[in-house]
Amino acid sequence: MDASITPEQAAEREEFYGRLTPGHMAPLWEVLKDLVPPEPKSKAAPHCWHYKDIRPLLLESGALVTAEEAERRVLILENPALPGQSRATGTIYAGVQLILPGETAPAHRHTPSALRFLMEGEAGFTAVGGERTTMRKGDFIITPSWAWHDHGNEGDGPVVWLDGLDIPIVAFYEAGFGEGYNDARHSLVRPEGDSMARFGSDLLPMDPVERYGKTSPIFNYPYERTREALTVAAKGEVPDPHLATTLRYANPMDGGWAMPTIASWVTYLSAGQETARMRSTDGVVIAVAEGTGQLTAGGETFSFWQDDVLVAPSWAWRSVKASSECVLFCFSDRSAQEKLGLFREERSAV
Ligand code: 1HN
Repeated sequence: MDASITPEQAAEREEFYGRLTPGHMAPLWEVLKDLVPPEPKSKAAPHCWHYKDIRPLLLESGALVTAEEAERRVLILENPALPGQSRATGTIYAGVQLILPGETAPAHRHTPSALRFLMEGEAGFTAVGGERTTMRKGDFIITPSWAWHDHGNEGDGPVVWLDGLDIPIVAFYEAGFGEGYNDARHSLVRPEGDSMARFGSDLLPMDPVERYGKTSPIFNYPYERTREALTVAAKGEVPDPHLATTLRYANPMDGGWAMPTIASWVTYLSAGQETARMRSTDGVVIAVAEGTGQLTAGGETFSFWQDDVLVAPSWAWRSVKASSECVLFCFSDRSAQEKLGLFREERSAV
């Protein structure tokens, strides 16, 4: 408010505000600038979690608690500026999950949607809505809202992945539900590969189908296919100065984002390639599928290696420099923001 008021006027106002409080009212003019800032000022900080730091602690947790007991044995990636809030960005939860050989993360379901990005292990599997899929390094897997899901590991080494959930968004709406199943594993009703055959082969069922509502019916986008697409696409274009070679994960039913609340995409950079600065209203989580380089976000620069996880907050300028050939898996709340008419981005002049 106006700083030019006299001490008497200030005292008079304070006295008035004091009489508003018991009736649960407050003066808007004292908080208007915070409620409607000229541009977003994220409470989240840019950050990088190095996999070399995560991995030993995650494996240590494996000796402390079983997947069964924990229900989900996960180290939450907490944004350094948002401690205790289970958020990686302002609106996205992220964590790193471990399943040891023979373990089961028991079946449950919840209204928050989840994605997995596989970091380590070739013999992990998840069952979603009655279909199993084997999870391999770099695979992008979706657990739609309210779908039963359990995970397991049939190999002889650890299986590790990055979880991303829209928990803060669902919590904002106070719309969260969850429940456990009466058995560790939910029954399978379709053979492995069924969803990919029906929805992920440039073919679609003849009759209309409703499988997961607003979420893509493909629930495993295998890295092998993603990598091949990026390799060919990168050869066939002059890379975009801001996006390099970026392809987004799509819902084959409507061409939109694969998940209604979480947008996901992959970026390929050749060795030495550098992107121009851009910013957007979505805070972005970046998992390094391949390569080494540097992310600059909000004025800080982070060197990254394979399997590191980084965060670029909302409206913070960001750019990437690849030291070696890189593939970056990215996700954010962009798909929700677009539906609400809130998404904006700005790209620096090039
Ligand atoms: C969840 O269900 C999983 O299914 C992982 O693997 C992380 C974090 C919060 C709430 C539910 C999973 C989760 C979660």
